[in-house]
Amino acid sequence: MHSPLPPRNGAFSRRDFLQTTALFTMAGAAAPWRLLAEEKVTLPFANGERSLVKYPQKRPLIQLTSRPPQLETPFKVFNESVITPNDAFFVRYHLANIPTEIDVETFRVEVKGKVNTPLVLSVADLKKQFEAVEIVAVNQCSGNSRGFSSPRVSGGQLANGAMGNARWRGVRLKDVLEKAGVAAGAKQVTFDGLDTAVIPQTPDFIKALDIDHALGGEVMLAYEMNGEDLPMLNGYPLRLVVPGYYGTYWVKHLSEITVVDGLFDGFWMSTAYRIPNTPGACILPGTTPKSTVPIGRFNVRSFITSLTDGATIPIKRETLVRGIAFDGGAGISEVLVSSDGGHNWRAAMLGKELGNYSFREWTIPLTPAASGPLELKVKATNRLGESQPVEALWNPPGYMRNVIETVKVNAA
Ligand SMILES: Nc1nc2c(c(=O)[nH]1)N[C@H]1C(S)=C(S)[C@@H](COP(=O)(O)O)O[C@H]1N2
Ligand SMILES: [Mo]
Repeated sequence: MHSPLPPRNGAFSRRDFLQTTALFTMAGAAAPWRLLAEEKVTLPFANGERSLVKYPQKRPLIQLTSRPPQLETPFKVFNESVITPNDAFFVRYHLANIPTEIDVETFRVEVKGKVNTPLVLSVADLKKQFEAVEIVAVNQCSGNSRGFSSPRVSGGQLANGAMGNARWRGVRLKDVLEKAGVAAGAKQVTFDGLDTAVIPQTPDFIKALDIDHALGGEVMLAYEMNGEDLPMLNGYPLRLVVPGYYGTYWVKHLSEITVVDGLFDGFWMSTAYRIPNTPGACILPGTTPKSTVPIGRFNVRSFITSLTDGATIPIKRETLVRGIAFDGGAGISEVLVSSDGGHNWRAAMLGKELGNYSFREWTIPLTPAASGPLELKVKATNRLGESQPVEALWNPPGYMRNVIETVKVNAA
Protein backbone atom coordinates (compact mmCIF):
# COMPACT_ATOMS: atom_id res chain seq x y z
CA MET A 1 0.00 0.00 0.00
CA HIS A 2 1.27 3.39 -0.81
CA SER A 3 -1.28 5.97 0.14
CA PRO A 4 -4.80 5.74 1.53
CA LEU A 5 -5.87 8.66 -0.65
CA PRO A 6 -7.20 8.20 -4.14
CA PRO A 7 -4.26 8.74 -6.46
CA ARG A 8 -4.02 12.31 -7.60
CA ASN A 9 -2.59 13.23 -10.94
CA GLY A 10 1.04 12.22 -10.73
CA ALA A 11 0.63 10.23 -7.52
CA PHE A 12 2.15 6.81 -7.29
CA SER A 13 -0.47 4.40 -8.61
CA ARG A 14 -0.68 0.66 -8.19
CA ARG A 15 0.29 0.30 -11.83
CA ASP A 16 3.37 2.43 -11.23
CA PHE A 17 4.13 0.27 -8.26
CA LEU A 18 3.95 -2.89 -10.33
CA GLN A 19 6.17 -1.30 -12.94
CA THR A 20 8.61 -0.25 -10.28
CA THR A 21 8.70 -3.74 -8.86
CA ALA A 22 9.43 -5.08 -12.30
CA LEU A 23 12.03 -2.39 -12.71
CA PHE A 24 13.97 -3.29 -9.62
CA THR A 25 13.52 -7.03 -9.49
CA MET A 26 14.65 -7.27 -13.08
CA ALA A 27 17.65 -5.02 -12.73
CA GLY A 28 20.33 -6.44 -14.94
CA ALA A 29 17.94 -8.56 -16.97
CA ALA A 30 16.20 -7.31 -20.08
CA ALA A 31 13.71 -5.20 -18.15
CA PRO A 32 10.35 -4.84 -19.91
CA TRP A 33 9.97 -1.14 -19.04
CA ARG A 34 12.85 -0.42 -21.34
CA LEU A 35 10.52 -1.20 -24.19
CA LEU A 36 8.36 1.76 -23.24
CA ALA A 37 10.92 4.07 -24.82
CA GLU A 38 13.79 3.15 -27.03
CA GLU A 39 14.73 6.55 -28.26
CA LYS A 40 18.37 7.55 -28.14
CA VAL A 41 19.88 10.96 -27.63
CA THR A 42 23.44 12.11 -28.08
CA LEU A 43 24.78 14.64 -25.61
CA PRO A 44 27.28 17.09 -27.13
CA PHE A 45 30.52 15.51 -25.82
CA ALA A 46 32.50 12.30 -26.38
CA ASN A 47 30.62 9.09 -25.44
CA GLY A 48 27.45 11.13 -25.10
CA GLU A 49 25.09 8.47 -26.47
CA ARG A 50 22.24 7.87 -24.00
CA SER A 51 18.88 6.11 -23.94
CA LEU A 52 15.67 7.88 -23.12
CA VAL A 53 14.04 5.62 -20.54
CA LYS A 54 10.62 5.71 -18.89
CA TYR A 55 10.55 5.21 -15.11
CA PRO A 56 7.46 5.22 -12.88
CA GLN A 57 5.94 8.71 -12.55
CA LYS A 58 8.45 10.02 -15.12
CA ARG A 59 8.28 10.82 -18.80
CA PRO A 60 11.18 9.39 -20.83
CA LEU A 61 14.38 10.87 -19.39
CA ILE A 62 18.04 10.61 -20.32
CA GLN A 63 19.52 7.63 -18.52
CA LEU A 64 23.01 7.95 -17.10
CA THR A 65 22.94 4.76 -14.99
CA SER A 66 20.23 2.22 -14.20
CA ARG A 67 21.35 0.89 -10.83
CA PRO A 68 20.79 3.14 -9.07
CA PRO A 69 18.73 5.18 -11.52
CA GLN A 70 20.35 8.43 -12.55
CA LEU A 71 18.22 10.36 -14.98
CA GLU A 72 18.83 13.67 -16.66
CA THR A 73 16.17 16.11 -17.85
CA PRO A 74 16.13 16.67 -21.64
CA PHE A 75 17.22 20.29 -21.99
CA LYS A 76 14.19 21.37 -24.04
CA VAL A 77 12.05 20.93 -20.92
CA PHE A 78 13.63 24.11 -19.52
CA ASN A 79 12.13 26.07 -22.39
CA GLU A 80 8.63 24.76 -21.74
CA SER A 81 8.16 26.31 -18.30
CA VAL A 82 10.16 28.01 -15.56
CA ILE A 83 8.90 25.32 -13.18
CA THR A 84 10.25 21.89 -14.04
CA PRO A 85 7.38 19.38 -14.12
CA ASN A 86 7.66 16.52 -11.61
CA ASP A 87 7.65 13.90 -14.34
CA ALA A 88 10.62 15.59 -16.04
CA PHE A 89 12.66 16.33 -12.91
CA PHE A 90 16.13 14.75 -12.82
CA VAL A 91 16.98 11.84 -10.52
CA ARG A 92 20.24 11.18 -8.75
CA TYR A 93 21.11 8.42 -6.28
CA HIS A 94 24.39 7.00 -4.98
CA LEU A 95 23.35 3.71 -3.40
CA ALA A 96 21.67 0.91 -5.30
CA ASN A 97 19.12 -0.15 -2.66
CA ILE A 98 16.58 2.58 -3.14
CA PRO A 99 13.05 2.45 -1.78
CA THR A 100 10.42 1.69 -4.40
CA GLU A 101 7.45 1.34 -2.10
CA ILE A 102 6.87 3.36 1.07
CA ASP A 103 3.76 3.29 3.24
CA VAL A 104 3.24 6.89 4.26
CA GLU A 105 1.14 5.70 7.21
CA THR A 106 4.05 3.88 8.81
CA PHE A 107 6.86 6.10 7.52
CA ARG A 108 8.54 8.06 10.31
CA VAL A 109 11.32 10.61 10.54
CA GLU A 110 13.32 10.56 13.76
CA VAL A 111 14.85 13.63 15.36
CA LYS A 112 17.56 12.60 17.78
CA GLY A 113 21.09 13.12 19.06
CA LYS A 114 21.84 16.27 21.04
CA VAL A 115 18.23 17.26 21.58
CA ASN A 116 16.23 17.59 24.76
CA THR A 117 13.25 15.61 23.47
CA PRO A 118 13.80 13.11 20.65
CA LEU A 119 10.88 13.06 18.21
CA VAL A 120 9.40 10.41 15.94
CA LEU A 121 7.13 12.06 13.39
CA SER A 122 4.88 10.86 10.59
CA VAL A 123 4.16 13.04 7.57
CA ALA A 124 0.70 13.60 9.05
CA ASP A 125 2.34 14.79 12.31
CA LEU A 126 4.47 17.25 10.34
CA LYS A 127 1.39 18.59 8.57
CA LYS A 128 -0.58 18.84 11.83
CA GLN A 129 2.03 20.14 14.24
CA PHE A 130 4.00 22.66 12.19
CA GLU A 131 3.29 25.65 10.00
CA ALA A 132 3.35 24.79 6.27
CA VAL A 133 5.72 26.86 4.14
CA GLU A 134 6.44 27.00 0.41
CA ILE A 135 9.44 28.02 -1.62
CA VAL A 136 10.30 27.89 -5.30
CA ALA A 137 13.88 26.65 -5.45
CA VAL A 138 16.33 25.13 -7.89
CA ASN A 139 17.81 21.73 -7.08
CA GLN A 140 21.04 21.27 -9.01
CA CYS A 141 23.55 18.44 -8.80
CA SER A 142 27.12 19.51 -8.04
CA GLY A 143 28.20 17.64 -11.16
CA ASN A 144 25.62 19.21 -13.46
CA SER A 145 27.36 19.83 -16.83
CA ARG A 146 30.38 17.74 -15.78
CA GLY A 147 30.51 16.10 -19.23
CA PHE A 148 31.73 19.41 -20.67
CA SER A 149 34.80 19.51 -18.38
CA SER A 150 38.03 19.92 -20.33
CA PRO A 151 40.28 18.16 -19.62
CA ARG A 152 37.65 15.55 -18.88
CA VAL A 153 37.12 14.30 -15.35
CA SER A 154 35.70 11.09 -13.94
CA GLY A 155 32.17 10.93 -12.58
CA GLY A 156 28.77 10.89 -14.26
CA GLN A 157 29.12 12.56 -17.64
CA LEU A 158 26.15 14.89 -17.32
CA ALA A 159 25.05 17.55 -19.77
CA ASN A 160 23.00 20.48 -18.43
CA GLY A 161 19.95 18.51 -17.29
CA ALA A 162 20.88 17.64 -13.69
CA MET A 163 18.94 20.63 -12.42
CA GLY A 164 15.31 21.54 -11.94
CA ASN A 165 13.13 24.23 -10.41
CA ALA A 166 10.10 23.33 -8.29
CA ARG A 167 7.70 24.75 -5.75
CA TRP A 168 8.39 22.83 -2.55
CA ARG A 169 5.91 22.62 0.31
CA GLY A 170 6.66 21.35 3.76
CA VAL A 171 7.73 22.56 7.19
CA ARG A 172 10.77 24.44 8.46
CA LEU A 173 13.58 22.28 9.78
CA LYS A 174 14.06 25.06 12.36
CA ASP A 175 10.57 24.54 13.77
CA VAL A 176 11.08 20.79 14.07
CA LEU A 177 14.49 21.20 15.72
CA GLU A 178 13.11 23.81 18.11
CA LYS A 179 10.32 21.46 19.10
CA ALA A 180 12.94 18.81 19.89
CA GLY A 181 15.04 21.42 21.66
CA VAL A 182 18.63 21.66 20.47
CA ALA A 183 21.01 20.98 23.37
CA ALA A 184 23.96 23.25 24.17
CA GLY A 185 27.13 22.46 22.24
CA ALA A 186 25.33 21.33 19.06
CA LYS A 187 27.55 21.86 16.00
CA GLN A 188 25.94 20.12 13.06
CA VAL A 189 22.84 18.22 12.05
CA THR A 190 23.10 15.06 9.97
CA PHE A 191 20.50 13.73 7.55
CA ASP A 192 19.99 10.14 6.44
CA GLY A 193 17.44 8.63 4.07
CA LEU A 194 16.02 5.15 3.58
CA ASP A 195 18.30 4.12 0.73
CA THR A 196 21.15 1.77 1.60
CA ALA A 197 24.24 0.32 -0.02
CA VAL A 198 24.37 -3.16 -1.47
CA ILE A 199 27.62 -4.02 0.27
CA PRO A 200 28.47 -2.95 3.84
CA GLN A 201 31.78 -1.43 2.72
CA THR A 202 29.94 1.35 0.87
CA PRO A 203 29.38 4.26 3.26
CA ASP A 204 25.74 5.17 3.89
CA PHE A 205 24.64 8.41 2.22
CA ILE A 206 24.55 10.85 5.14
CA LYS A 207 24.93 14.61 4.80
CA ALA A 208 25.47 17.35 7.37
CA LEU A 209 24.65 21.03 7.72
CA ASP A 210 26.07 23.43 10.29
CA ILE A 211 23.67 24.05 13.17
CA ASP A 212 23.24 27.75 12.29
CA HIS A 213 22.28 26.84 8.75
CA ALA A 214 19.87 24.16 10.00
CA LEU A 215 18.25 26.68 12.37
CA GLY A 216 18.28 29.54 9.84
CA GLY A 217 14.65 29.09 8.81
CA GLU A 218 15.11 28.37 5.10
CA VAL A 219 15.93 24.66 5.15
CA MET A 220 12.75 22.62 4.79
CA LEU A 221 11.40 19.14 5.25
CA ALA A 222 9.33 18.98 2.07
CA TYR A 223 6.49 16.58 1.39
CA GLU A 224 5.12 18.22 -1.76
CA MET A 225 6.62 19.24 -5.06
CA ASN A 226 4.62 21.40 -7.46
CA GLY A 227 1.40 20.74 -5.56
CA GLU A 228 1.68 16.95 -5.52
CA ASP A 229 3.27 14.35 -3.29
CA LEU A 230 6.97 14.05 -4.07
CA PRO A 231 7.57 11.52 -6.85
CA MET A 232 9.07 8.32 -5.41
CA LEU A 233 12.33 8.91 -7.27
CA ASN A 234 12.59 12.46 -5.90
CA GLY A 235 12.37 11.44 -2.27
CA TYR A 236 8.80 10.40 -1.38
CA PRO A 237 7.40 10.98 1.14
CA LEU A 238 9.83 13.52 2.65
CA ARG A 239 13.04 15.20 1.59
CA LEU A 240 15.31 17.94 2.74
CA VAL A 241 15.21 21.16 0.69
CA VAL A 242 18.27 23.34 1.16
CA PRO A 243 17.60 26.46 -0.93
CA GLY A 244 20.61 27.73 -2.86
CA TYR A 245 22.75 24.71 -1.98
CA TYR A 246 23.82 21.89 -4.28
CA GLY A 247 21.51 18.89 -4.48
CA THR A 248 23.84 16.65 -2.49
CA TYR A 249 22.37 18.15 0.71
CA TRP A 250 18.77 17.59 -0.38
CA VAL A 251 18.48 14.16 1.29
CA LYS A 252 15.59 12.07 -0.05
CA HIS A 253 13.31 9.62 1.83
CA LEU A 254 14.55 11.49 4.91
CA SER A 255 14.25 9.22 7.94
CA GLU A 256 16.87 10.36 10.47
CA ILE A 257 17.80 13.85 11.62
CA THR A 258 20.59 13.76 14.19
CA VAL A 259 22.00 16.74 16.06
CA VAL A 260 25.71 16.22 16.72
CA ASP A 261 28.22 18.13 18.83
CA GLY A 262 31.17 17.75 16.46
CA LEU A 263 31.89 18.03 12.75
CA PHE A 264 30.37 15.00 11.07
CA ASP A 265 33.12 13.20 9.17
CA GLY A 266 31.23 10.59 7.14
CA PHE A 267 32.51 9.77 3.65
CA TRP A 268 29.96 11.98 1.83
CA MET A 269 31.15 15.04 3.77
CA SER A 270 34.82 14.39 4.44
CA THR A 271 35.83 12.79 1.14
CA ALA A 272 33.13 13.26 -1.48
CA TYR A 273 31.44 16.50 -2.52
CA ARG A 274 34.41 18.68 -1.67
CA ILE A 275 35.76 21.55 -3.73
CA PRO A 276 39.16 23.22 -3.84
CA ASN A 277 39.39 25.94 -1.21
CA THR A 278 40.22 28.59 -3.83
CA PRO A 279 38.29 31.51 -5.36
CA GLY A 280 36.00 30.02 -8.00
CA ALA A 281 36.67 26.54 -6.54
CA CYS A 282 39.11 25.99 -9.38
CA ILE A 283 42.67 24.84 -9.82
CA LEU A 284 44.94 24.40 -12.83
CA PRO A 285 43.75 21.45 -14.92
CA GLY A 286 45.59 18.29 -14.01
CA THR A 287 46.76 19.52 -10.59
CA THR A 288 45.54 18.47 -7.14
CA PRO A 289 43.95 20.92 -4.69
CA LYS A 290 46.02 21.84 -1.63
CA SER A 291 42.97 21.90 0.59
CA THR A 292 39.26 21.33 0.09
CA VAL A 293 35.99 22.29 1.76
CA PRO A 294 32.47 20.84 1.48
CA ILE A 295 30.60 22.17 -1.55
CA GLY A 296 28.11 24.89 -0.64
CA ARG A 297 25.98 27.37 -2.55
CA PHE A 298 25.38 27.53 -6.28
CA ASN A 299 27.36 29.99 -8.33
CA VAL A 300 25.63 32.12 -11.00
CA ARG A 301 24.41 30.35 -14.15
CA SER A 302 22.38 31.28 -17.20
CA PHE A 303 21.21 29.38 -20.26
CA ILE A 304 19.61 30.08 -23.59
CA THR A 305 16.71 27.63 -23.74
CA SER A 306 14.84 28.61 -26.91
CA LEU A 307 17.63 27.97 -29.43
CA THR A 308 20.09 25.12 -29.76
CA ASP A 309 23.33 24.83 -31.69
CA GLY A 310 22.74 24.73 -35.44
CA ALA A 311 19.29 26.35 -35.34
CA THR A 312 18.35 28.77 -38.12
CA ILE A 313 16.65 32.08 -37.41
CA PRO A 314 15.25 34.49 -40.00
CA ILE A 315 17.02 37.70 -41.08
CA LYS A 316 15.29 41.07 -40.85
CA ARG A 317 12.62 39.53 -38.62
CA GLU A 318 12.41 39.49 -34.88
CA THR A 319 13.10 36.28 -32.99
CA LEU A 320 12.40 36.33 -29.28
CA VAL A 321 15.31 34.55 -27.60
CA ARG A 322 14.60 33.20 -24.16
CA GLY A 323 16.28 31.43 -21.32
CA ILE A 324 16.78 31.07 -17.59
CA ALA A 325 19.23 32.33 -14.98
CA PHE A 326 19.73 31.49 -11.30
CA ASP A 327 22.20 31.71 -8.44
CA GLY A 328 22.63 30.60 -4.84
CA GLY A 329 19.99 32.91 -3.40
CA ALA A 330 21.08 36.53 -3.78
CA GLY A 331 18.81 36.77 -6.81
CA ILE A 332 19.53 37.64 -10.44
CA SER A 333 19.91 41.36 -11.11
CA GLU A 334 20.95 41.39 -14.77
CA VAL A 335 21.13 39.12 -17.79
CA LEU A 336 23.20 40.23 -20.78
CA VAL A 337 23.06 38.63 -24.21
CA SER A 338 25.56 38.90 -27.05
CA SER A 339 24.95 37.84 -30.65
CA ASP A 340 28.51 38.49 -31.82
CA GLY A 341 30.55 36.13 -29.70
CA GLY A 342 30.80 38.41 -26.69
CA HIS A 343 31.92 41.73 -28.23
CA ASN A 344 28.68 43.58 -27.68
CA TRP A 345 26.10 42.86 -25.00
CA ARG A 346 22.49 43.92 -24.56
CA ALA A 347 20.34 43.61 -21.45
CA ALA A 348 17.61 41.01 -21.58
CA MET A 349 14.22 41.59 -20.01
CA LEU A 350 13.76 39.67 -16.78
CA GLY A 351 10.57 37.67 -16.35
CA LYS A 352 8.36 37.14 -13.34
CA GLU A 353 10.15 36.97 -10.00
CA LEU A 354 9.36 33.70 -8.23
CA GLY A 355 11.81 34.26 -5.38
CA ASN A 356 15.58 34.41 -5.10
CA TYR A 357 16.06 30.66 -5.30
CA SER A 358 14.04 30.11 -8.47
CA PHE A 359 14.98 30.04 -12.13
CA ARG A 360 14.45 33.57 -13.48
CA GLU A 361 13.12 33.67 -16.99
CA TRP A 362 14.63 36.21 -19.41
CA THR A 363 13.82 37.24 -22.98
CA ILE A 364 15.44 39.42 -25.62
CA PRO A 365 14.38 40.22 -29.18
CA LEU A 366 16.96 39.51 -31.86
CA THR A 367 16.71 40.76 -35.47
CA PRO A 368 19.72 39.70 -37.55
CA ALA A 369 20.49 42.28 -40.24
CA ALA A 370 22.31 39.91 -42.56
CA SER A 371 22.66 36.21 -43.15
CA GLY A 372 25.52 34.27 -41.61
CA PRO A 373 26.58 32.58 -38.40
CA LEU A 374 25.74 34.16 -35.04
CA GLU A 375 27.46 33.26 -31.79
CA LEU A 376 24.95 33.86 -29.01
CA LYS A 377 26.17 34.17 -25.45
CA VAL A 378 24.37 34.77 -22.17
CA LYS A 379 25.83 36.11 -18.94
CA ALA A 380 23.97 36.72 -15.70
CA THR A 381 24.92 38.78 -12.65
CA ASN A 382 23.44 38.43 -9.19
CA ARG A 383 22.67 41.06 -6.56
CA LEU A 384 26.09 40.54 -5.00
CA GLY A 385 27.71 41.50 -8.32
CA GLU A 386 28.85 37.92 -8.96
CA SER A 387 28.79 36.79 -12.58
CA GLN A 388 30.08 34.01 -14.83
CA PRO A 389 33.56 33.29 -16.20
CA VAL A 390 34.44 33.63 -19.90
CA GLU A 391 36.60 30.50 -19.73
CA ALA A 392 35.39 27.42 -17.88
CA LEU A 393 36.94 26.93 -14.45
CA TRP A 394 38.25 23.44 -13.73
CA ASN A 395 38.38 21.17 -10.67
CA PRO A 396 38.99 17.41 -10.37
CA PRO A 397 35.38 16.37 -9.59
CA GLY A 398 33.95 18.60 -12.34
CA TYR A 399 31.71 20.52 -9.94
CA MET A 400 30.16 23.98 -10.21
CA ARG A 401 30.58 24.55 -13.94
CA ASN A 402 29.22 28.01 -14.71
CA VAL A 403 31.05 29.25 -17.80
CA ILE A 404 29.20 31.77 -20.01
CA GLU A 405 27.19 29.52 -22.33
CA THR A 406 27.37 29.82 -26.11
CA VAL A 407 24.82 28.78 -28.74
CA LYS A 408 25.80 28.96 -32.40
CA VAL A 409 22.95 29.62 -34.81
CA ASN A 410 22.62 30.69 -38.44
CA ALA A 411 20.72 33.69 -39.71
CA ALA A 412 19.17 33.06 -43.13
N1 LIG B 1 18.62 9.55 0.14
C1 LIG B 1 19.35 10.15 -0.80
N2 LIG B 1 19.17 11.46 -1.01
C2 LIG B 1 19.88 12.11 -1.95
C3 LIG B 1 20.86 11.44 -2.73
C4 LIG B 1 21.05 10.06 -2.48
O1 LIG B 1 21.88 9.40 -3.10
N3 LIG B 1 20.26 9.45 -1.52
N4 LIG B 1 21.59 12.15 -3.67
C5 LIG B 1 21.65 13.61 -3.51
C6 LIG B 1 22.16 14.30 -4.69
S1 LIG B 1 23.84 14.24 -4.95
C7 LIG B 1 21.38 15.07 -5.49
S2 LIG B 1 22.03 15.95 -6.78
C8 LIG B 1 19.92 15.18 -5.24
C9 LIG B 1 19.12 14.97 -6.49
O2 LIG B 1 17.76 15.12 -6.22
P1 LIG B 1 16.69 14.45 -7.18
O3 LIG B 1 17.07 13.02 -7.38
O4 LIG B 1 15.38 14.64 -6.53
O5 LIG B 1 16.76 15.22 -8.48
O6 LIG B 1 19.49 14.25 -4.27
C10 LIG B 1 20.30 14.19 -3.13
N5 LIG B 1 19.64 13.43 -2.13
MO1 LIG C 1 24.40 15.49 -6.82
